[in-house]
Amino acid sequence: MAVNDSPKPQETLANLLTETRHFAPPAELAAHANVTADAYREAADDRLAFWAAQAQRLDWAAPWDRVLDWDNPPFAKWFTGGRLNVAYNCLDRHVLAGHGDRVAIHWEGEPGDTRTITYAELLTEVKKAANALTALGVRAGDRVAIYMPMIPEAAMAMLACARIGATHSVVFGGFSVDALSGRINDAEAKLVITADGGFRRGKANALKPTVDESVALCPSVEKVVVVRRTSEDVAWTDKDVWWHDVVGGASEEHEAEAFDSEHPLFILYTSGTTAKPKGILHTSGGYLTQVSYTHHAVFDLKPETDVYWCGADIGWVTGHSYIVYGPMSNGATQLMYEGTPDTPHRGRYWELIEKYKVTILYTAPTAIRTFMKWGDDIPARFDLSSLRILGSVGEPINPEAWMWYRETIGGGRCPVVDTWWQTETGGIMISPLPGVTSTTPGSAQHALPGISADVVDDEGNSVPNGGGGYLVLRDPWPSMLRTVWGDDQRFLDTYWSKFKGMYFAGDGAKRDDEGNIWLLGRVDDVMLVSGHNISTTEVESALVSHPSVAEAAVVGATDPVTGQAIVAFTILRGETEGGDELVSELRNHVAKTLGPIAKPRQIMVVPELPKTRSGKIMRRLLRDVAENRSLGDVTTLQDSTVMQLISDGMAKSK
Ligand code: 6R9
Repeated sequence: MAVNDSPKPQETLANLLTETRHFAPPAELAAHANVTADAYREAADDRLAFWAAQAQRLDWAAPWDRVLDWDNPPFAKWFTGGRLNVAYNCLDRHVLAGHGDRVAIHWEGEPGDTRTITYAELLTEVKKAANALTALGVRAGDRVAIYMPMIPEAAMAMLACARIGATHSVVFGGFSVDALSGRINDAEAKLVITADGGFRRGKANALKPTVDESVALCPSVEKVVVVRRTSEDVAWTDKDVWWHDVVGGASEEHEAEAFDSEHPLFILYTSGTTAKPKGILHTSGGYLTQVSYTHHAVFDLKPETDVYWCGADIGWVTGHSYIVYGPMSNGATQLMYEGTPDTPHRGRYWELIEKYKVTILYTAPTAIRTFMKWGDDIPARFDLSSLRILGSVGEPINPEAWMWYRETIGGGRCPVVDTWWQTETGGIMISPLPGVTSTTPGSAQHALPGISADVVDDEGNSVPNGGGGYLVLRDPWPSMLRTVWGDDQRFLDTYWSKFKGMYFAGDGAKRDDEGNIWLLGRVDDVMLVSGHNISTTEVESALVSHPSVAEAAVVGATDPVTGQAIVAFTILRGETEGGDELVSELRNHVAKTLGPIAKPRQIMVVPELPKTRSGKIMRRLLRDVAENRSLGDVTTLQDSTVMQLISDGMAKSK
């Protein structure tokens, strides 16, 4: 039978997930919160007036005529007629307001080298880079590919593009030649900005060789700008120029030109599961409005006193919206870290928080579960008392990991904000507000003010509390994707054809008895076992709730009896030993927690799970292993050796 023939998550999810713990916002935080419950009321009264008020957070060179042009749905235009410069809003205006001496970036390299960059200094660098790009022939509307390690020049390159109206396309540093050249060709990028390499896991990790091979396959590329970071030898072609030559020698004078509110700001490719990556297009005024507002609201940022740290890579949308555009439009002081959390030791994150007195941390469930696996004694060695808000993004966060984050990292005093959104949504859509929401472990809770999220059944009808179905967005929002680059039809087919007049996010969701939203993973991953739809998230959460399990990934493998059967891959906590006894205990634990239908047919203990660079588990590859197929596309995998380890283990266990 066909796998996941027609996923109908609503049939079985209602009886699962029984989390009832609540945590009220700390009184002190609530008393001084940037955003109060009034915002929900204001937005409900008049959604467009609400967004127009948020757009006033920005400096506009010319006012808009219309807040929203939805005359040709689903092609939205926000703040039409308005003109602004995105980089000016992230830099110049803070310097003009007298905040030039405020630190924009505390940067820490993996080997321990550091840089402190104020807003005034960042502005100067971006002006010089803008002049350099212009001198290299880049004009407004041209596309520029950025393939960089986590160094300040990555943010400078993005802002320099924004400043001159060039559309950037950032590709994760470390993606393969296939992935990079495919993205450069799809966007027909004229210029590539890269580095000799970066430091990861204690070593110099070269980037330039991948760029050289890719550029040879990309006729549109005229020049390659190379930042020197590792100082390792690099091959040189006649297209290459050094950043320190072209930017170092450029003028510090640069007037930012205002562009149309709908001017393309960036393209970012989503890896997708099987098909060709989609170039998600974001534009200027609406995008910046929403990322600025949501960063202010969800993280309660106080630019004078907070030290904000988002651990994402710049190549993920989280790096775009919540390292560069959101925080910088708000004048935040932030930490930027080049390397991995286990280099040179597993306490590196906590050491950085202690050193820079980080107040707001934004990271992914995959990182949190890894920290749990490493053991509580590691964070216990550091002073984490500066923290006041903890954010999560990228995957559903299991209640167990949520509680660990709150207690072990947040000392029981910091609200956890679980933020649901996508590359396509541009900014956060569903999240608690830290000064308003009483939080429940594992739930992203409510749509933010001005956002209309819903959970619907197969026919597109809202499900009642207690029901499950598909997550949709009913009304356009300012930072929504405008199309798929060069492919309007694919934009329509992927997001707007499943339900009439609604954006289909591709995620399963449930609404609990209090109306809170629970995200249940991609609908493509829903398993169909003996006619019951079971979400991967729920079985994974049940496994992680067992004290021996740090992380779990679950897939549906074809089964002659049940159609699909649940196969689980688990990573154990700390020093726990695997073995038949533990496996049978885990199978029973799931059956007890969720019901016998959810009992895994097989549980494998593995050392690692296959993940993307943004930390999402690639269940598709695990399905290939569970069904003995050869592996599909692995170009977006963070560590390609992981699959070999898992396949070997699977063969042995048969
Ligand atoms: C920001 C980002 C989008 C997909 C999304 C969903 C999953 C992200 C989540 C979450 C549950 C959360 N996702 N945040 N699921 N709870 N808080 O991750 O963008 O890389 O495009 O991925 O990630 O499945 O549809 P992107």
